[in-house]
Amino acid sequence: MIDLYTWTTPNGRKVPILMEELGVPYRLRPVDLGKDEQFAPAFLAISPNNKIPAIVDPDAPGGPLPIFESGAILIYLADKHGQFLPPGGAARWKALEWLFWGIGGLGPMLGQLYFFSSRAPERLPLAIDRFTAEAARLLGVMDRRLGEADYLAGDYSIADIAAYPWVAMATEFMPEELAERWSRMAHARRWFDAVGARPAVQRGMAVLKD
Ligand SMILES: N[C@@H](CCC(=O)N[C@@H](CS)C(=O)NCC(=O)O)C(=O)O
Repeated sequence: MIDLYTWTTPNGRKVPILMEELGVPYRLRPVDLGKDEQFAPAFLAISPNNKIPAIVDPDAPGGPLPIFESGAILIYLADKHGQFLPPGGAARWKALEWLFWGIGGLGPMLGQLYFFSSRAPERLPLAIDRFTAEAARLLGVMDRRLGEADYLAGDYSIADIAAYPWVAMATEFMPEELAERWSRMAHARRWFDAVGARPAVQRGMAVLKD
C-alpha cells in the first residue's frame, strides 16, 4: 500500500484527491508543517526539498520507490492506474501542459498572494499588487480555457486535480479586487463547482481536517 506524506495545504490535497478518485487504498503519513516535521531526517530521505506531498510505493518494479513533487506523483499514479492522464498522443500533452501550468504558475502565485495578503508580518503593497495582478491574469487564462472546454485538458484529469485545491483556497482569502474579478469568471466558476461536487474531491479535501 502506498504511503502518502501530506498535510492540510493546497499542495497537500492534490494526491489525496487523486487517490480517492482512483479508489486505491493508501496509508496517510501526516507531516505537521506547524511542528517543522518536514525537516525530520527520515522525511528528508524521501523528500529532500523538505516539502509535502511525497509518496513511497513499496510495490514499484525494482523495489520501494520514493517520489516528491506533486506533479511527478500525480503523473506516476495516473500512469500506474491508467486513469486521469491519457497514455499518449495530443491528449496526453494537453493534460501535461495544463498540469505544469498549474504546478509552476497558478499554485505558486496564489501561494505568494496568500502569504503577502494574509500572513506577512508587514503590509507590502507592491508585493500584494504584484501577486494580485498575476493571480487575476492566471485565473483569467483559466476562465478563457474553460470557455472552450469542460475541463482544463478537455476531459477531467490530473490537471484539474492539481489546480482545484489552490482555487478553493484562493476563494477564501482573495483581496476584494480579485474577488470582484473572480465573480465575473463564469467559466472558471462553473468548473470550480463541477470539480468541487465530485465526491472523491470532497473526500480528498477533507483528509486530515479535524
Ligand atoms: N513544488 C512543490 C511545492 C510543495 C510545497 O510548497 N509544499 C509546501 C506546503 S503547500 C510545504 O511542504 N512547505 C513546507 C516548507 O516549505 O518547509 C510540489 O508541487 O510538490
